[in-house]
Amino acid sequence: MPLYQCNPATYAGFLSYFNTNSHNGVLGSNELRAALVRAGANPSNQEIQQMIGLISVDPTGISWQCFIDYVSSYTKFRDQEAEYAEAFRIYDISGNGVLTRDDIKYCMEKIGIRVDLDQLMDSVDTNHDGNIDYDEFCAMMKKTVF
Ligand SMILES: [Ca+2]
Repeated sequence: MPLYQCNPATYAGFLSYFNTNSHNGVLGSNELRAALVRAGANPSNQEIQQMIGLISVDPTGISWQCFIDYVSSYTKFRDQEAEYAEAFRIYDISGNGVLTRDDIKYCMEKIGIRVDLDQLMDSVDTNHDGNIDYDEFCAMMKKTVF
């Protein structure tokens, strides 16, 4: 099994390790090795390098951002709120921080879901300002799954 497929529990340890032991905000090969050894792995230099290469564009180490981007692709690490925030960002085509009727329409067409927009807006736009803000969006996501 390639190292980068180690289980989520290993990654959880890895995550806390990053917080406390990264050096200047970067996990270099030494820090990475220590983390993996602590997690019960015995990586070769090549594996360490492959792992850094996989996660980071910078061959000398893994930044927090790269690290988080990577581990967040494991669903175990995603909390619901992060999922919503990401979905919201994707739906927010115009990027103005609220979902307009057009944003919703576009996204629904894009992912091939037919919805009654009027009905949707009616039920989701609880403050009736014509847009779906983040709170309204979260409330909707908790009720339904697109
Ligand atoms: Ca609203």
